[in-house]
Amino acid sequence: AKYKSDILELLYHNRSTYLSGQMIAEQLSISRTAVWKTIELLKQQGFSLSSVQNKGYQLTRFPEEWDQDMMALIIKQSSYFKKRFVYKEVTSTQLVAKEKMLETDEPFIVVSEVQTAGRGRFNRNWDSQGSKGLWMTAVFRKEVPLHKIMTFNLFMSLAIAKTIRRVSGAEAKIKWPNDIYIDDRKCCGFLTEISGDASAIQNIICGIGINLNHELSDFQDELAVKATSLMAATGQKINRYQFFEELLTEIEEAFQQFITLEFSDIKEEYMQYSNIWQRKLRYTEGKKVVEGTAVEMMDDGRLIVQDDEGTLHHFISADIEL
Ligand code: BTX
Repeated sequence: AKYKSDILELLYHNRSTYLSGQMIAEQLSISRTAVWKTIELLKQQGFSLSSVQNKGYQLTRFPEEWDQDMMALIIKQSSYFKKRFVYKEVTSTQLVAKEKMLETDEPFIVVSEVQTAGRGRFNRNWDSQGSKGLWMTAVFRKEVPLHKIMTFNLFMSLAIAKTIRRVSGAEAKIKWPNDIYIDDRKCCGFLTEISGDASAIQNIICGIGINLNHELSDFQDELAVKATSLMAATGQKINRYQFFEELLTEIEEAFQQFITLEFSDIKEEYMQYSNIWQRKLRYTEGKKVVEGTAVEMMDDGRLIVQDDEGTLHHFISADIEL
């Protein structure tokens, strides 16, 4: 186990090619036997390696469950997130994140294989099956003026939708304000909680749930007709580590954009990713229910919906029935 993470790192970064045992041994100044033993250990832990005589080893498959060392080396590449907490099972990564916030001032990531009490907005349930998705919370530490926070979700949703498109090829669409859809089925939901004081926000606690490798039959009850996964939509199994790595890069970049740019700078692109235009839909925000067509987004992230009488309604965050 001593050399596992070093060898894994070499294999991971060279996974498009083969690495010989000799080369690994030399790189790490360890014996060939140590290399061989570690390769055997990796296999026991669920990694698949193809080995070709005279060429060496290539990492071909990853464990079904999140592997601590793999996650560590992916997060190590991040220039923003400094810590990680990876679990087999928690109630909710949001709850764990809030506990961990008391222990560190640095930005960090919480990931869990399973959530027994995954939550959406308004305390709704979030279905979080093991080995099928990515259930994570990213905690950003930064003083942000209160008026700016409304646009955070907009930057994040664009980042998530882009990652989904790039990794899976599926035509991910943003359903304002909190979901990502493929073919009018939900594949991702996220929620943003904040803490700070009356003058500024100090912490942004962003929980993201993405269905990656579910079969449609994994979704029960109401989800059977409403949910999908990247694999269900494309027929291709998703490498969860690659997805996680790409998502991390995207959300870090989105966070920098959120800090330095205005929503108006990304509005056009955001609107192109959005799936609510030119459709008559029902918008619910608290007691306000409007049936109408979305016509425009304000620079502060609010949505304008026009009803049948031609009256315009502004929404900050609404539930939309597709
Ligand atoms: P939301 O309130 O917009 O969505 C919740 C609704 O979505 C549920 O009422 C249900 O209809 C539907 N739903 C539940 N589970 C799934 C699923 N797996 N796929 C598709 N649809 C589903 C959106 O809330 C925010 C969800 C955030 C989830 C992440 S996971 C990591 C972190 N920890 C945690 O407890 N929550 C966040």
